[in-house]
Amino acid sequence: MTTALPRLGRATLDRLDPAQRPLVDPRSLRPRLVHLGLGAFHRAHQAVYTERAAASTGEPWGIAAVEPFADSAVTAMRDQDCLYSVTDRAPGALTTRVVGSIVEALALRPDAARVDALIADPGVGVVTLTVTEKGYHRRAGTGGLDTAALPVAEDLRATGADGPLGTALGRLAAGIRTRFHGEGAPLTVVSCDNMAGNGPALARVVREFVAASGWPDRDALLSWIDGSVSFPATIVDRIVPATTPEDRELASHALGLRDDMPVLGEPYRQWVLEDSFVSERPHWEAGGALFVPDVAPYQLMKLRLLNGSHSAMAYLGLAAGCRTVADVLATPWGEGLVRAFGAEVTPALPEAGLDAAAYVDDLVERFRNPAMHHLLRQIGSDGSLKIPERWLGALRELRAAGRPTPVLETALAGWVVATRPGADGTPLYGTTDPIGAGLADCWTGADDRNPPVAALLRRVGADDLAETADLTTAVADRVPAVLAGGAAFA
Ligand code: CS2
Repeated sequence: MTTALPRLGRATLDRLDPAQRPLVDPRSLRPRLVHLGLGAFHRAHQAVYTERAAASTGEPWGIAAVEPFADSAVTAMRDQDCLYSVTDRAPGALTTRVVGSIVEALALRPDAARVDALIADPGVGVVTLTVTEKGYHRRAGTGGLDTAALPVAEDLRATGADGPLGTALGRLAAGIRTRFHGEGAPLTVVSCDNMAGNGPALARVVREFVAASGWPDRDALLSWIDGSVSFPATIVDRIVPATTPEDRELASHALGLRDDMPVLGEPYRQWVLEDSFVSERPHWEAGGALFVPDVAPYQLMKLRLLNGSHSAMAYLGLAAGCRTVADVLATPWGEGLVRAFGAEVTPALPEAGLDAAAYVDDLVERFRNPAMHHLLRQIGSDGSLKIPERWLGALRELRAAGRPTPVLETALAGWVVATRPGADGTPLYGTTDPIGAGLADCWTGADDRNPPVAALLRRVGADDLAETADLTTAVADRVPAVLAGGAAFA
């Protein structure tokens, strides 16, 4: 049992094989970057790039990572001096090493004063975010801040009374305000979530939060943000399934030290950032990051092909009895689904000299990786927020160009099925969704032969598509085949 092993921490680092030690001495770093969202993805992606940047330049870029929800993750990180391991899962070859770039772990509410002080600190140049699509609190269909959403409404009320803030978004806006009242040093805020135009999307909700706040200085703050805070768009990529108890055993065993916070991901990673920083930043290029004037072509290719086919596999795979992405690729139809999805969606990508066919070839190999256990239920969760980003933009553009969209229609039928409550009232395949109850309500008075396609599309803000009868009929017609599980999309 690995629980009997000594704990990973600064004091035990010298027990590790040299190849497993951090690239930097964490004691030489200081918090110069604040990250909101201490999940597995951040630790396997931006933290790895930041460590490489510090190691290659000698600049002391450490990360203060803030967890909005799970205080237990903060405690676990602190218990091991913020050290944790990353395991690269190449087929047949796992390599595990410790990453040293996180220097402070903070909980959003209890550590609010510290988070605020860090965002305001002129020595901090960058705030990055991985808070998932949910963390932006955008109103379905418009992209504006949903000021009526309970956590947002509570935070907006708190701004009038100097009360505690509970959302990452509110905390970010408050930190920016404190910075404005301090030295007013410019700041770059980098959304690393899977949304098209994620930079402008974040800029918009931050501005709308400030505008709707009770802060008396909100107008001055808004004009300072316009001149001194930039929100570059980015695309991040690395497949990092949620860590399981078996993963903890595996990583601890590989290290010979107990690691309760390991992450395990595919070897592949990509980060493309819009080159619009207004403050100092780590030399992420050292880890392979690419700075470009316009990320849109990269963003749409990744969102529509990778995430788009991920979601299609999730719903169709669950209906066919698969558990993981690799399970889907092991069926007779899995590779065909990814390739057909790619071929259908490629005409909806901008002409920018990127090779979509080669990208799809790579995807097939990445998805096939048997060392990865990426649960379809995880990918299929939060569909109401993911599908508009991943499928609906492409669907609209393809339909407007008069192109057939059978694969997207089948994928939508898969999602429709996954929203249906099972006998116990919970979604059929165990996926979760912030508006799950509302999606389930759409099924009242409906059934498999008469599925509520239009009502579901309306719930995710796609009123235009809901009113397109040939689309909703085509999707409804595919539902029975999806429920029959797999053969229909072979
Ligand atoms: C996945 C993503 O869970 C999901 O919805 O599609 O997390 C995906 O693995 C990453 O975006 C890959 O970079």
